[in-house]
Amino acid sequence: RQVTSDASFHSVSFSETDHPKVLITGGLGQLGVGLAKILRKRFGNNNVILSDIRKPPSHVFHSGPFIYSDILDYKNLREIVVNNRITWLVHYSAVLSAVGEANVQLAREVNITALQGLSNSSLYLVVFFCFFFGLHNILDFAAEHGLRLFVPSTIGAFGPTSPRDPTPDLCVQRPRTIYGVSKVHAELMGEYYHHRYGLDFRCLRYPGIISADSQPGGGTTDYAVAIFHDASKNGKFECNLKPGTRLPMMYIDDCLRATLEVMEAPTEQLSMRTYNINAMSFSPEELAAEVKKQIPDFQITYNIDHIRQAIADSWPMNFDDGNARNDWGWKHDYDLPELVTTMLNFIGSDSR
Ligand code: AKB
Repeated sequence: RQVTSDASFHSVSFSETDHPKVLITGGLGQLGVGLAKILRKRFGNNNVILSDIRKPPSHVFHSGPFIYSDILDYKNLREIVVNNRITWLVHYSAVLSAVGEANVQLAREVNITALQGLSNSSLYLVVFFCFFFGLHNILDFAAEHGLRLFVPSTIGAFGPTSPRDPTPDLCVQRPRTIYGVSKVHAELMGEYYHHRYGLDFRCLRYPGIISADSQPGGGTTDYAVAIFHDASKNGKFECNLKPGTRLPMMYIDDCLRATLEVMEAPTEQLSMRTYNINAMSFSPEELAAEVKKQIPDFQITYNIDHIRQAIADSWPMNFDDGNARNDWGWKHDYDLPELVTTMLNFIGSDSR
């Protein structure tokens, strides 16, 4: 599919006073179910559709609308958006940093452009006619249908040549992971579509997100979730990053609220389209010391994963989110002690 001129997009705008109709793609990852829950509370159960290519667990299936959507299939996406009069699209499908390094081709296909490397020419035709694109599909689609589009980015969109302490919104971005490269691509494409075609693109660079009832899938910051489960169950944890590796982090409730807030922010408050957001920064040894306050026998040991360590060493240590705070009033609720108490209570009560 080729975008040739501004005229190829006719905006189907919706009144700002209407409830949005939201589609969340990649909805069964770490964040989708939680986001659906807070959006449903705000806009009504039937106005938020969760989607994925995987079969949902029954509690997800019964908690609100769920449908199959394959972002690589333009026709499937069109049917969903048209049939449900979707006005907001939240695009959560992504392959994270560590898994991306282990499978670069998969990360490239899912995170950027899903043209598959098929050698058979008839299959090329099928691919061409079905418009298999990933992110590009979503951008074209959102522009064509006048959707408000949210695509998350990450601290991973920065690299070793970015200022790391703190990292501002605008600076050198030369990430060294395919995940980071794909996220810079998404940021730039979204902003380009915003300026060129008027796409209402909104993007937050998330820090490592910590959640108790949903698991991250193959990232570098995953240790900061696993530590709570192991501490609670076994009183010990083997960490795959060095003790002093400091990274920006956030509790999931803050992350989901930030997403809702930036999506609801009036356009005139947005001086940019891609914002850093942050809550806290800590290292494994600082996190372990906080866990020890509540589980005095807790022991942490270190067995370094060199791929994850190299990634973490190239990422921001502190994230400057001053523009989000000034422009649309971003403010985190959870600091490190609050995070640790909340996670241990949640996991403890779950296992009782
Ligand atoms: C990862 O570690 O890959 C993600 C991220 C920080 O984007 N959690």
